[in-house]
Amino acid sequence: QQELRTQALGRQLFFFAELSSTNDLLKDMVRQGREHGTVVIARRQTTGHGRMQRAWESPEGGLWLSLLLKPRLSLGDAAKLTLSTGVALAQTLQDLYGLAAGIKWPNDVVVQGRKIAGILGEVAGEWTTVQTLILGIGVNANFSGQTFSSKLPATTLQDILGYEVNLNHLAAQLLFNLEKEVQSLEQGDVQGLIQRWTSFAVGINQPVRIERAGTVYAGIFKGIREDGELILDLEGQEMTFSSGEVSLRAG
Ligand code: BTX
Repeated sequence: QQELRTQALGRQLFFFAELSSTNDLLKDMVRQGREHGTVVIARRQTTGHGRMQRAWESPEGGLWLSLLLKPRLSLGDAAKLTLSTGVALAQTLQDLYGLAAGIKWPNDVVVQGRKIAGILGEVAGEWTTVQTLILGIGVNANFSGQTFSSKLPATTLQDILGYEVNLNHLAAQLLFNLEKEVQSLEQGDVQGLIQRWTSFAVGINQPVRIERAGTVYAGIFKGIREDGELILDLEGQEMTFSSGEVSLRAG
């Protein structure tokens, strides 16, 4: 906590040796009226979640962190915070370790083509007056990817750097970068966010295949719209796709 350089993010910080999922605990804590910026970190998770009921492997040595946000944003803009988180994560891996981290749409953070971090944004409670958002962030840090129970196209900081990183530095820099992103979105700079996201995006202007409801669309990945939808150029005709409905492959 001494390392924090943020105004709000991480100023309330709860640390556990083991949890089922930091997101689940923080969702429970929302009911106790926790404030904007509250962070929960666990050394390991027994049942970490990915998106769409997928499991997230969370052995000791990773950074497993959840953050409570009550941003001053419209509903539509609050949904962009997962994009902001991807940018903050990729920026942090670049700042601290000089890594060429990329973002694979919608929000996998990859290094050398392998997933090194994941983001799970969840809505907690009411989206009416105060919107409360839980951002779950997992970074594969100080363990070897060989310890994954399944063979994943994943990697870890240890595998890439060959040394153990300081998890406190990592968390502090991540929260610092993310706070800047949240503030810039609150100031209405959606364009800046899209630009920064695009600068990290993997595969821009390259051929991709997208599968939606059994149909495969092959085209050029042009970028994302302000609402986060992917833009695909099919021989001059643009189509957009939302992250929930499709899977994306290099093509
Ligand atoms: P996702 O749905 O994009 O990724 C889940 C998929 O990624 C899994 O189905 C599996 O194939 C693969 N996978 C599982 N574990 C790992 C891992 N450690 N590294 C790389 N690939 C993996 C991404 O979901 C969102 C992950 C968020 C995790 C954080 S950790 C703190 C917080 N608490 C919690 O329960 N979830 C979040």
